[in-house]
Amino acid sequence: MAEEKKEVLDNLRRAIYEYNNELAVESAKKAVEIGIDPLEALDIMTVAIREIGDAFGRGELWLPDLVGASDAMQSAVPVLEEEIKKRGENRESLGIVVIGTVFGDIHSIGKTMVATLLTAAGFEVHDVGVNVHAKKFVEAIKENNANILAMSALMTTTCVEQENVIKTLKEDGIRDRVKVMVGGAAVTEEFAETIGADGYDPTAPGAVELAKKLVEKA
Ligand code: B12
Repeated sequence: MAEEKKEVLDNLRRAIYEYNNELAVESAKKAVEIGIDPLEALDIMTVAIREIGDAFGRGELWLPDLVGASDAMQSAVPVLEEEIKKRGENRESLGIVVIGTVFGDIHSIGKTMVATLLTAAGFEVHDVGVNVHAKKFVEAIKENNANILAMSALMTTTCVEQENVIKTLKEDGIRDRVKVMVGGAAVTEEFAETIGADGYDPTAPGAVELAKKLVEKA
């Protein structure tokens, strides 16, 4: 079993490095089949894709490499997300979350992971997608009567948009109705405080714990 698990996790990692969608899906299915914690499987791929991103940042890889790695990851993620949701079925509703990636930013993988884990933990989650305008966040909060807004931003150029959304919530008079949590690779604890968010976490499981705390405090 330990050998098999190691092989499956190695294959998941390899699938990201080799931009191999088929291997990614096959290995994700195998992971579920042999009972590997889907979070552990997601972690392995997250580390790999960040390494690809770092190499891109250093100019050693190119945009098609990012696209290839992210395609492979996005092929496998739904298989693992289905398992995460299954494991979390029948939980009572903890709160209503609107989640999205901010305007100017199309990175979706981390945001979707957070949405999945929140759903599995028992939150009602409304995922408004990527490249989301401040006004659209406001509409979604009102429409769904949400008590948490979760925003993702992956780039230094787009994390400032999180501040703009908070400003828009204030202008619309609904800032007090929602707890705002922020995350994504470009965001730090310090930045979150500066822009007046209610919480930040660097991981998806941490985002769930944060959401629970924020709801308790409300
Ligand atoms: C995959 C990827 C892409 C894919 C995205 C595909 C998709 N559908 O998402 C593609 C190829 C499309 C892409 C495009 C671009 N990318 Co890109 N991309 C990445 C890469 C390699 C990985 C991102 C990722 O999915 N990580 C895995 C997930 C699981 O991690 P995560 O998103 O951080 O989420 C975790 C936590 O942050 C947290 N979290 C996430 N959201 C939230 C929300 C809340 C509320 C909380 C609490 C927590 C939380 O939980 C998650 C799980 O642990 C990163 C490198 C990196 N280090 O992040 C570059 C990176 C983000 N990209 C970068 C760039 C520059 C671009 C492009 C501009 C490239 C170009 N020249 O066109 C475009 C941008 C287009 C746009 N307008 O958005 C830069 C940004 C640099 C910067 N500092 O601003 C990075 C850092 C690469 C680099 N080193 O240069 N990219």
